[in-house]
Amino acid sequence: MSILSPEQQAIKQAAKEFVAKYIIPNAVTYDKTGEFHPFLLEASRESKIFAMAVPKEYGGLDYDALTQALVLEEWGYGCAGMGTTLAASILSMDSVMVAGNDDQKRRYFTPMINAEIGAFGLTEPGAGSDAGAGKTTAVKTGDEYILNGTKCWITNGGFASEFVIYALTDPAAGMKGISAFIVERGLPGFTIGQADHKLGIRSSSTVELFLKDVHVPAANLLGKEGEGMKIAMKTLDMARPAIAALSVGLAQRALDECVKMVQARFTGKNYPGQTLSFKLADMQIQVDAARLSLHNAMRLRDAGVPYSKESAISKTFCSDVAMQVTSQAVTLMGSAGYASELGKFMRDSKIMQIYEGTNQIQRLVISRAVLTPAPAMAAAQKAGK
Ligand code: COS
Repeated sequence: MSILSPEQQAIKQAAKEFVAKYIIPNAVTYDKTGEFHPFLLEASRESKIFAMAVPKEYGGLDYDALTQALVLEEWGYGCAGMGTTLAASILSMDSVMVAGNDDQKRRYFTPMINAEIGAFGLTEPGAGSDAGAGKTTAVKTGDEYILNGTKCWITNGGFASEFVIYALTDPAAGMKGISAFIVERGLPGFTIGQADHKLGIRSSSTVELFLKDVHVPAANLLGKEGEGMKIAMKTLDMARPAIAALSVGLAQRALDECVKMVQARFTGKNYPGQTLSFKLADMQIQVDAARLSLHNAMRLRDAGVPYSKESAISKTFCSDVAMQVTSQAVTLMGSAGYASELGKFMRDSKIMQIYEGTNQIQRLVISRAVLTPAPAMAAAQKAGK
């Protein structure tokens, strides 16, 4: 188990209490209806938890990466769908953190402190794993850019007040022609599609976005033209461990609920034998190892050293563990498990292996790091490559 400071323990405990009060009692209902959860944003406003990734100079809580992961684990423990809302908002903020200037940070982060949410618009119908293949364009005219294109699978899109949208300012340059923009909800020509119906994380909002001649002030360009792909990659390095954290929470919850069911079913002479109890032990081994891989990535990030590989490892390992542990929990409880909340945990786990870069893409990132000598990789990352 990772050693936490007293402050981290207090923040974790507060998150646990918040989740027990607001998330756990509502998770099953919202999973059934597939509705989004504005009530939770309302409840979060007071705790300012959506501000945990915002630096103090912009009025935020400025938690370090490890502490943010502790909170996200608790949200994942309560409901991975609701946790996804928080994680996706931080994902969009990360792009502004990576490349925003002072004014952009102030404008983007201020609503987040009041529990408004953001969305990250990179994926397109023809550009998912191949993130550099997007077709959305941004043409500069005077002091504006005019954006045209379609984004898909955009988490929080239905309810976000602000978006980070990636678009080609120089289509001929391919991925070196991608740029990143802050786009506010409600601009003429910016429309939101129907909510997608999903296997899991059903209370989170996932939509298509349509941009038709959307005029965006040039002041909303993040960094410089052509820096979009690098901004996106750095953003995803920062954000992928959030999925690892949700996964750890999800896996721990499935294990805890499974243990309760085992204890209720097997009493006295029927107490589970080693066949079953050793499986529970294996599940706890997996969850603990996953948590440590997450904390390792977060400690590296907090230390300011390169952590792309460890970010990808934590995302892959933790989400694979969530899938295995939740599925095992259902298997152990049989029909009772299949008909219980364990089934929700299993459904919620699948997306953890898919979004914010599939685990196949993570393996690409990890294998490149493994095959590249460490000093060369560190130098490349230090140079912003
Ligand atoms: N930090 C900074 N820059 C990075 C980087 C990182 N972690 N990873 C890559 N880059 C840079 C590269 O250095 C390269 O720039 P130069 O050509 O100037 O050197 C540029 O970004 C493109 O990277 P690369 O050449 O590796 O591109 P590829 O197309 O080969 O691979 C992958 C890019 C597959 C890794 C990328 O498309 C990806 O992450 N895909 C998944 C997208 C995703 O996660 N989507 C989820 C959206 S949110 S639900």
